[in-house]
Amino acid sequence: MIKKFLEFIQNIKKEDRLAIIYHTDADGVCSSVIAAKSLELMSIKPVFVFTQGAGNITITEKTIKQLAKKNITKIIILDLAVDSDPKPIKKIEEFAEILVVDHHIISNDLNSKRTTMIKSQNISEIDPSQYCASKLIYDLFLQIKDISSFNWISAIGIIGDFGIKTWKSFLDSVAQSNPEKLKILFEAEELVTYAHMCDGEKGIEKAYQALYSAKTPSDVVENLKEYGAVRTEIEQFVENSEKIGEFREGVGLFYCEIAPKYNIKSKVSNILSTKKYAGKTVIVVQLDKKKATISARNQSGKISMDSLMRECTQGFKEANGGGHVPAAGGAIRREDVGAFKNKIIDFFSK
Ligand SMILES: [Mn+2]
Repeated sequence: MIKKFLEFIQNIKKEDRLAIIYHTDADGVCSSVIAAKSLELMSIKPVFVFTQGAGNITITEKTIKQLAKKNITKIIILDLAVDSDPKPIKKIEEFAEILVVDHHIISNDLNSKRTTMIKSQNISEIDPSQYCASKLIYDLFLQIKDISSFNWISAIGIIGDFGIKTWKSFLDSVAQSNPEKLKILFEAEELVTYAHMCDGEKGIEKAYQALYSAKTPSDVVENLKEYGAVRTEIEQFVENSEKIGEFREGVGLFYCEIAPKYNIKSKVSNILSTKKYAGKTVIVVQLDKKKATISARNQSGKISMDSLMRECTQGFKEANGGGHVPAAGGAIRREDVGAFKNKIIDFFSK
């Protein structure tokens, strides 16, 4: 597998037009920065680096058109489970060669004459959800060049993909066991994630530039400091949760409605459900212009947030809800918020 990676990289010629596609999150953007900077050391410069936007984990029709229009001949795809839909990959193979580096569950083997697919489960026993793309691509490029000066970018991706337990000693070495340096890595990850939360694709592209031009994690914090306002808003809601919401002790339910400036409901519910209301159910309803979007959390695993959200959004117009056992989400019309709240209370009184 590693040999196939080396082959792909060594076969990139001067006349090739290279594109990099990455997942719209911290791990995705960090892995693409590591790839682009490593290639730069080999005098290879991609002509097109982009993300398809959140929610697109396979290659879209629009992407195929863009790649063809730009006469792309080689493509590196990072942190995307593109193997869950092989059809677009086959279409791209007609005009380009593809390298996929990813750590999501394998659903199809894309390896062919034109495509190389490397998943962390192919090269390691480590839990693939932990062996994130930014660590994987870092380890792969290390086989070719000494890119150890990019280790901190890999560390930010690891933090973003919740891999800190598995890579504790790696993070310690990056931060030279200095808690202050470690703190800056976490701060950089936070701002990358907030950039995405506030400005979507544009934000993550800004984060790409910030990471690419940075020499140290502090530079990233400096480059993205405008997103610090998001953190302030999150902290305000978390600190004042008792005032803005209500906690029903008997059933262990915290419920609140917020109208924030930024899209922060998931982050607020994550913090509340792991700290202040650990083991309890947390429902954060975010009042947007026309809709209300909802984030439901219960980290104990005892009450399914998927069932709760499915049941409580049922019967409303233009509504949807569902997700996983510990975390789910949904959306309803603003005028239905009152009725939705009653349904939630009924759910717990059964
Ligand atoms: Mn990832």
